[in-house]
Amino acid sequence: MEISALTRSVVKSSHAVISPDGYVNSSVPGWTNCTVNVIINEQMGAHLCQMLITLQEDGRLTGRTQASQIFFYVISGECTASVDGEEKVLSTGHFLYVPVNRSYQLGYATAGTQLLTFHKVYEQLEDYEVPPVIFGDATMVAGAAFLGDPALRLQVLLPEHLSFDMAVNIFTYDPGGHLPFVETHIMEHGLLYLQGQGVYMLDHEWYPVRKGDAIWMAPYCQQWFTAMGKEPAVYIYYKNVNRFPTVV
Ligand code: UGY
Ligand code: MN
Repeated sequence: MEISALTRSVVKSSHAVISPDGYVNSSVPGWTNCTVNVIINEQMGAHLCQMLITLQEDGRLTGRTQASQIFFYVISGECTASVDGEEKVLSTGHFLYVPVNRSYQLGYATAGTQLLTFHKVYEQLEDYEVPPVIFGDATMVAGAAFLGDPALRLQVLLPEHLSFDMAVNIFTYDPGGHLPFVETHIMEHGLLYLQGQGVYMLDHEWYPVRKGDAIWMAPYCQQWFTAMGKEPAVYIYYKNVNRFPTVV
């Protein structure tokens, strides 16, 4: 018998591991006939928001970005997306970047389509334009060996241009592959496992993780990961980038 008083999820001041067993649904104005799970947001101390959305066939996400940009990624299924009149069909692995002050609508989904979102308040850089709307396909983005290790591959989904203040990457680890050192850095992460399993070290605590789990890492949360099992471990993650690091 499973014991319902147990979970792998933890929420701490420097990090969180959220497994799907703890989800409680939210209702979001303008987003209809869908299930929304807010996995990471500022209430836990984060500077990003990460949501998981499951669309019914007649599900619609209608809205207008304001101070925050939104990155949408199709985990599974298919839907239509339009931003200020430009419309495309999105299927598994496709993504959409909606900059600030744009109207968007997603809908006409196959039932059960799952979307991941990352939201961040946009910080414009003097002399740089706001980034454009981007429709992309992660399956067409080549993975480069990470720091020279062919067991680790990094796909960079958004342009590496100073107008962007967020990056979204997909990190693939062959079984046994691991980060080459414990990362200690100012950038924050939100991530979701798309495939496989492994063990994450967060601030010297060890967490078994697998497909469907999400992690938040605050700035300076120390981090290391190794993949386990018979298939590669794959996660998609957010990182804030390209802005002056201090107000001091
Ligand atoms: O981009 C990164 O900082 C990445 N290597 N971190 C991580 O996967 N935890
Ligand atoms: Mn990192």
